[in-house]
Amino acid sequence: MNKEAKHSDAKRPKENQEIIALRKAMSKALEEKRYEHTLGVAYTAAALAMRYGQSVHKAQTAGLLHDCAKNLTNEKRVDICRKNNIPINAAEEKNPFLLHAKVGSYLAQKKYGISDREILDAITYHTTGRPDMTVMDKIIYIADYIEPGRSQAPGLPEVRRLAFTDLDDCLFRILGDTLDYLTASKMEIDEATRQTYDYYKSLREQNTER
Ligand code: DGI
Ligand code: FE
Ligand code: FE
Repeated sequence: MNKEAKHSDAKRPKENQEIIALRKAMSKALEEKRYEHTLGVAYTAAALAMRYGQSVHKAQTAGLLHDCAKNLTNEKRVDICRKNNIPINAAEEKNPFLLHAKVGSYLAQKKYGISDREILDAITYHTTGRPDMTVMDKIIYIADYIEPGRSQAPGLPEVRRLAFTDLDDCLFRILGDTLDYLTASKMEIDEATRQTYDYYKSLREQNTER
């Protein structure tokens, strides 16, 4: 066995144990349906990480934790933000469920011992996205939308295919469909959702001009 193989073999059990521990923690913290969704996101994110040369372990970790604040009450989420100086914007004020992303990232750090910025950011931005997303941000955002348990979104087979063929096309498609859905349902649009869409729209326009 060469050194490289030995090293990765030695590392694997610890990483696997971490994943198993997080899975157990989430099965307790979340309702059954949310837990099933969480597993779907973790496995889909792992597959996308394989496809796009990212850390499979980080993708699984972020996938497992992305909705870890979903079972808290809105009061509790607001309370955690107030006590920890996490800013609440106008859209979050009106739709406190949006806070599950920021609060989830906070809990991932404080309660579940995650310190990796890439993982924490992917959790923070999984609902709205952000301009200039990292590959890990995109993987979690997309995995959340296409995991096998999802069935509502328009054109899912095409969106799922795109996820594995062109990550940015897929991201832009989901951003557009989400804005259409929010507009049609007359829901409050978070600044970050709008800014993310605008950022990727102008990026695409620049690219086609060349
Ligand atoms: O937590 P999940 O349900 O797994 O998924 P999520 O965190 O992506 O949340 C999905 C919901 O969030 C979906 O119904 C669309 C909604 N959403 C995304 N951006 C915005 C938004 N809702 C509002 N009000 N404003 C937004 O900007
Ligand atoms: Fe979520
Ligand atoms: Fe989710």
